[in-house]
Amino acid sequence: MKNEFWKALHCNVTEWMKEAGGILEQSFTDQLDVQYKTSYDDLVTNMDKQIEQFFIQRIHQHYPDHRIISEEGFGDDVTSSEGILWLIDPIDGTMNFVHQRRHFAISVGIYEDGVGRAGFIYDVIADDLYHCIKGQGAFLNQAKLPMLKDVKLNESLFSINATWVNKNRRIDPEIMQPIAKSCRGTRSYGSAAIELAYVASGTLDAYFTMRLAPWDYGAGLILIEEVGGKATRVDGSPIDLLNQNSLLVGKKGLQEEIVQHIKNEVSKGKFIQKAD
Ligand code: 2AM
Ligand code: CA
Ligand code: CA
Ligand code: CA
Repeated sequence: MKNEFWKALHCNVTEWMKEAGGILEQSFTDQLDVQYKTSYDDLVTNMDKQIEQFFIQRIHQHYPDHRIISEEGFGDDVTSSEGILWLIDPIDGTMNFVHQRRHFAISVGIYEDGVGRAGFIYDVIADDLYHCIKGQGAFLNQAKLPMLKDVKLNESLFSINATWVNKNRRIDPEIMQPIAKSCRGTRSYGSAAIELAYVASGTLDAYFTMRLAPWDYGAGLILIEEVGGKATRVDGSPIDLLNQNSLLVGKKGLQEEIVQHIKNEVSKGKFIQKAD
């Protein structure tokens, strides 16, 4: 697709993100319908569904031949990354949305034949829109984000959920403990999209997780690539756009150093779950 196409699409999506954000803010005055999905800590609300349908309706109207993968299941049954594919998370950080009424985001990533073309992450309450068209730089609202500069581990702010340094079934907690100890500090925000946007903007230096779905990382990967960051699975292998993956993103040298550490630990016999 031509540059003009992506510019017009960028304009449309920016408008939709802002409108959807407004709907989410408005919804705080209404009674929220909260349901469990797979367990007590896996929540979905009426607003997750409403916002997903909001986007799907507009995409169908403007781009009837595009396909959509989205968390709450109103999208398409997609088995290949051919053509134009939208990866949509209507609310990333639903638990934050329910408990904190902040620190949640709308995430929209658009790929063409498997290549990231445009990414949008909207931190609604901060009113921070992280956005890019591939090859034209990434932005936080109007401000162009600088290319990422490398940083040493002991001067880095590293984002990891406490799950992964405690007993869990996906990774030996001893693998990441030394990283968590030797970086300058750790953070955990409860929204993967915001954490990915923070890596793109340099607010965080790296982010680690053992399981994310395409709608969680779709937009973030495009933004991070645009500012020269690196993203792989935690063992250094490439991310498969259509499936769940572990994810390690960050400033290039730092990301590579942590991948090497993980590989070393695995070669010494510590366990890590293979790709989902
Ligand atoms: P969600 O709010 O869209 O569900 C919380 O640590 C982060 O992990 C959020 O980005 C959240 O997205 C995501 N998440 C929550 N439950 C998950 C699950 N079962 N699998 C993968 N990601 C999940
Ligand atoms: Ca969810
Ligand atoms: Ca999510
Ligand atoms: Ca979600």
